[in-house]
Amino acid sequence: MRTPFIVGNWKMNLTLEEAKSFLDQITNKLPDSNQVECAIAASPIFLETLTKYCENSPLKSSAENCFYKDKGAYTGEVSPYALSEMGVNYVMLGHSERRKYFNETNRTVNKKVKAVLQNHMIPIICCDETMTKQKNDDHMDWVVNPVAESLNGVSSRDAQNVVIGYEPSWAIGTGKSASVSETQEACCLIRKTIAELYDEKVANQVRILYGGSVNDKNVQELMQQKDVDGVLAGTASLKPKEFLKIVNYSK
Ligand code: G2H
Repeated sequence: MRTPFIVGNWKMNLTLEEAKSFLDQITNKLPDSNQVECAIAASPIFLETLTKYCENSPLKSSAENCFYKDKGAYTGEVSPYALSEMGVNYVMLGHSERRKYFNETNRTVNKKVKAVLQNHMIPIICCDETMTKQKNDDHMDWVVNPVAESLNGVSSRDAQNVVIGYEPSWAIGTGKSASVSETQEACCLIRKTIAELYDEKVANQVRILYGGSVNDKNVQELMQQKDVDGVLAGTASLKPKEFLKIVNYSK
């Protein structure tokens, strides 16, 4: 059994005071993490605060990105070693906005995946999909390539712990989520890809999340899909009440 996993992705939206207010409103209302695991992905400037809140709560912390080197002359980058030392649990990698605005590729994501695993954190690997590709019906390429290339050289022992996010870019922040059947089809294809790369056991362990305009109205139907183990919520993770509803509807 895979524990449902809900990840709020704040992106670059909140002030420190707003972040603290959000955490004050949710941390003592979350269900037990055996029922549904819940994490917030935040900018590095908030992670020290976030990890402190997590100490007394089932909430987990996630970075939104990191570099693939632990230390060195890389001005402005975020060290996975430092994130781990701070107590961060997850690192989101290859989000569509990282690919679009910062030229992130499957190759760099792969290096980051390895660095995150080496530092005893869990990567949340996001796979993008564009409307054009969807129309051209080359689902296989956009799913198989990002998953295979991001996991290149990762052992099956490590691979079973990673989290994969299916995030069609046309559904991100648009208010138009993918349909439940599209979501199930894509998540199933991602699981089949992992089974081919590794084996059924690993594929059955890996948690696959859907992201793209998730809200408290569409989450239940999405969560009922066989291969959907959780969601990545962006806009809806900025409102504590809506985020709590999403978490509770996913139990
Ligand atoms: C996709 C998602 C969060 P939103 O980026 O990962 O954002 O819910 O605003 O579409």
